[in-house]
Amino acid sequence: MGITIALAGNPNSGKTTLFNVLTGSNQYVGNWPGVTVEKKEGKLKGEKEVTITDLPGIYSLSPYTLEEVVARNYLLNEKPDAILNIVDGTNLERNLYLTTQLIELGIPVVVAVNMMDVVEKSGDKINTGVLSKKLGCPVVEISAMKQKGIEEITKKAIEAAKGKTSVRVHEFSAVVESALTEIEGMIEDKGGRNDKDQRFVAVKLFERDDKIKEQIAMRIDVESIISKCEEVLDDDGESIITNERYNYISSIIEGSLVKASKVKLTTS
Ligand code: BGO
Repeated sequence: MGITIALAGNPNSGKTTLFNVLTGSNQYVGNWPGVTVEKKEGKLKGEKEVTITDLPGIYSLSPYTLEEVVARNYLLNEKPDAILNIVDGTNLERNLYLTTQLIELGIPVVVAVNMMDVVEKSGDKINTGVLSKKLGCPVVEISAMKQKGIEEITKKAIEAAKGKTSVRVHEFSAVVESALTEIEGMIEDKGGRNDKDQRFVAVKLFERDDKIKEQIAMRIDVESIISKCEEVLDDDGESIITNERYNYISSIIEGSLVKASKVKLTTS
């Protein structure tokens, strides 16, 4: 059986450039089912059994834009073997917001930090070792435009697709974690999900994401769990998750990105 790898990233992260480098002229263009959003697929150059699916450019896996819905329906329903997440290295903090959500899907993720030619010119330093450790998945520096790091990211993505890579999911605060555990328990009681996306589903239920409720087709009422948590943290469910996600990303950035301005300050 062939391998499927989904290419996911923010708009302008260099996704199209990377897709073209990876697939060359082995591309076919269609539409995502039921919508007029363009769907591009292609065979990895020199690896006919590997299909790359280019997902629409998105900032999040919320259900607020057509692109987000298309991308997450594909990831939840089709289950590619791996996700190749391209992030813009010049805009790491914003791009990692999507990364943290992709990791929750339970599909192996590898991160390609793109635009490294620009990052290097600016003098900023990204410590990919620390980034990888903190994110809990492989991270490779690339420049899609200059075709650098392509071999390594391809190798890592195929390894991940073959199940040779472990991905660790980050933890929210204790209060939220206990609510998520309770929600996952309720999903289990209804027969559970056959897929590893149970945590993603629990987080979305906590955010009161109605589209996910339709998707899982289970009658579960998590309202009392969410409101208990909202009372403790004095915020609404969706904001609680967003804020904790941003705090987590800040802690990742703190250890893995050194801005050129900081370097100058400490050496002068
Ligand atoms: C233009 N390095 C650099 N420096 N630029 C890159 C890299 C890289 O590694 N990768 C991509 N780009 P898309 P999405 C452009 O088109 O692939 C550039 O939305 C221009 N165009 O060339 O389209 C890439 O699919 C005129 O830039 O991203 C593109 O994710 C002037 O990043 C842009 C300057 O890449 C977005 C840039 C007519």
